[in-house]
Amino acid sequence: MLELYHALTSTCSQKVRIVLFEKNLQWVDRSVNLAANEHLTPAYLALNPNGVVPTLVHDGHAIVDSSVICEYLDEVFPTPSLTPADPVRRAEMRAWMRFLEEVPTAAIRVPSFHMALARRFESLDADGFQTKVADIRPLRKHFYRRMGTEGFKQQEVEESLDELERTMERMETALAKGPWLMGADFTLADVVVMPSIDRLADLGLAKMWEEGYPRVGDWYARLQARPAFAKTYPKGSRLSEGMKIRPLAWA
Ligand SMILES: N[C@@H](CCC(=O)N[C@@H](CS)C(=O)NCC(=O)O)C(=O)O
Repeated sequence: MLELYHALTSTCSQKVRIVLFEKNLQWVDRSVNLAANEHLTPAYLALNPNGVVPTLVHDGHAIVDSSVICEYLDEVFPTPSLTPADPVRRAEMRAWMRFLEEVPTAAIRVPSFHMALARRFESLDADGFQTKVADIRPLRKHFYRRMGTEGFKQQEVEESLDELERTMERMETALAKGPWLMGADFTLADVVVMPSIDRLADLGLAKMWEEGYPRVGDWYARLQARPAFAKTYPKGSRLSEGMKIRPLAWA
């Protein structure tokens, strides 16, 4: 049995959901309410000590970290495969995955929180925010502290957007040999970057590729046409559905 602890709006959960749907796997939906801190309860922390979603439980074994989960699912349920068969190509895909985890996956959190999620904490004063929100998070305490209730400093948001743009630059080059990042086949490399690009659209920042990276726009359109995509993003998966997006004051 496969159980997925996840949240609809969570970019990391979206990666795992698309892999499950691409493979037509049956899974039990264990939705976690992040706003209610359900990911910080002792029961959840026993599954995932990082206090983040997603967590996959397969026949009683907890697997954590979205990219690890994606690779695990691809190994255990290899049809259709989302990994090239050739070891050199597989190494190339893993190099993409590591880059995409280190650069855009980390970067997208900054505009996501700055433009939307930080609003959840607007009513708290600085002390309340630190003790009730930041300090209780095992993995993201300092990220939350840097953000505070007001959002990030302009420089940090701009640096994150720059990292996202550098990602698009690399994607644009790779997609010359598309239609997917690794060429002919849709792979885990496409899966890992998908939520960052979709989140930019959700935040009203699609102009970032519309202005200079047409192949990224075409790739995103192809991705949206995959049957698994619509299943991955049901109603309630976008931040803009549930909260007002705060435009960047300086843009
Ligand atoms: N490296 C982890 C990161 C997971 C992660 O950051 N999840 C976010 C949602 S996308 C989360 O649970 N955040 C909880 C919080 O902000 O307290 C993974 O890829 O699974």
